[in-house]
Amino acid sequence: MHTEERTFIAVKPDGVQRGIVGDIIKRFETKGYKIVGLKMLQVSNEQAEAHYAEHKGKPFYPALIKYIQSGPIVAMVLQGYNVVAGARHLMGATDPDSAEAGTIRADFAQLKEYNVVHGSDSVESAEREIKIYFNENELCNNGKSMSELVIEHLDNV
Ligand code: IDP
Ligand code: MG
Repeated sequence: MHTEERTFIAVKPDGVQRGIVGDIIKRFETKGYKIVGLKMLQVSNEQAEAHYAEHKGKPFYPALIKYIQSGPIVAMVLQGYNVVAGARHLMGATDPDSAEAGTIRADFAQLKEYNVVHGSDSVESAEREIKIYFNENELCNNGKSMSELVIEHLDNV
């Protein structure tokens, strides 16, 4: 009845260094999204350049490549109904000063340069970004989440 999709989310190095990984993951889990992939890693130069290819040539690009490699990230793949747009909604605007209160970036960050979280901006970007960071065998999707089960149940009441 509803279509599920996947998105790529990362707690950026500032979020990891500040010890707010759990707080950030919690926002997505509470919403009901299912974590189907999760790992901490040091981003390579190749991964950073592939991830941010659309920003190459912009003034902030060199700093962005340095930032995403400045320490480990926590990368994850989330699955859920309309998760690409929904996760972006929970994250808030790129600049924490413009982000709505209650969003991750408004609540946990001060500067757009260091905005603690990444999320794919479209289903196509998500598919591309997931491949940069995860092998297919690292994604676990056996069993339904409680949220999926409840939604399926309610659809059939
Ligand atoms: P998004 O992360 O909200 O999708 P994008 O425009 O795709 O925002 O930019 C990617 C990342 O580049 C941002 O999350 C932020 O870390 C950084 N960034 C974007 N615009 C600026 C800027 O004007 N100055 C510095 N860093 C920026
Ligand atoms: Mg973006």
